[in-house]
Amino acid sequence: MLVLHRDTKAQFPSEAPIMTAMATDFPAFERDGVLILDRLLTPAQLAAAQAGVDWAMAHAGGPHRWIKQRSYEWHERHPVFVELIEHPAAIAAARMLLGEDFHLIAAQCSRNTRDDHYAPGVMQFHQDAVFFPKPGRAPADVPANRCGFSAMWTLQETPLAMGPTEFIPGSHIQGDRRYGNDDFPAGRSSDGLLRRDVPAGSLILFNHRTWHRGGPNTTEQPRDLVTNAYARPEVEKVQILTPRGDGTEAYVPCEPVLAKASLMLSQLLRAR
Ligand SMILES: O=C(O)CCC(=O)C(=O)O
Repeated sequence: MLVLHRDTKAQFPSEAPIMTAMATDFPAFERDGVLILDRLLTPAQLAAAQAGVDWAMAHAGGPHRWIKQRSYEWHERHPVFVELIEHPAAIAAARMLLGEDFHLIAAQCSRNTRDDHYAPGVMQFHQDAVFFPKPGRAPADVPANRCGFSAMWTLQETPLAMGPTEFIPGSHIQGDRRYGNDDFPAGRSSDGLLRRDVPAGSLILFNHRTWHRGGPNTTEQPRDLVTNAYARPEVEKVQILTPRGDGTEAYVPCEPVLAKASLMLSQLLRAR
């Protein structure tokens, strides 16, 4: 049963302190294009999320082995995925970066193992251009770096040996400047690179314009992430599309979730 949803904005007892904390941290997120909030999940949320990702890797369908999309569709069995989508820290960041009108454009979990990085391409520095507004759709009066961001949850202690995501702080405000792996040699910490251990249950917020890369996981343990992406209305839904029989994909609102959803979740999930 979906029990978390209520029709008010205040869904979590901890929302007010998190809003206050985010107001303090937000200038750093604006400046750097990345913000790591350590150990935000409760032990119960963390355990539920770990169990949810284990389940998804074994049972959820889809074209990818180690990436499973539309996590909110598993709400009956694993309501934690909806809880993370609506987490007050992610929502607070969305309000401050994007304004009041934003929606969910991706909701996935991924597993990165030593032998199989789930998406090898992302080990090269990149921006998440797939989440940029399509040509001609960018809002004229909004800076390009205020259109979308991802909220990525780490589900295990993630030492450098597990290849936590590395970021170039400030690179989201440098226009067309491009970065490659030659700018920061792999496996080393350098000035200008955010590369650090990330504790279990942490939230990594990063602007879709911030250059970043995944590191290699050199350990025996999988590196699991839950990643939800939020964007202004000009950005279309991307990685939560359902394949149709004719080879195309479409966004299909998840009616069982929407039937019980809070106002915020309805805003996030309704078709645009
Ligand atoms: O940490 C990783 O493996 C890469 C994450 C990434 O590049 C992304 O989510 O866009």
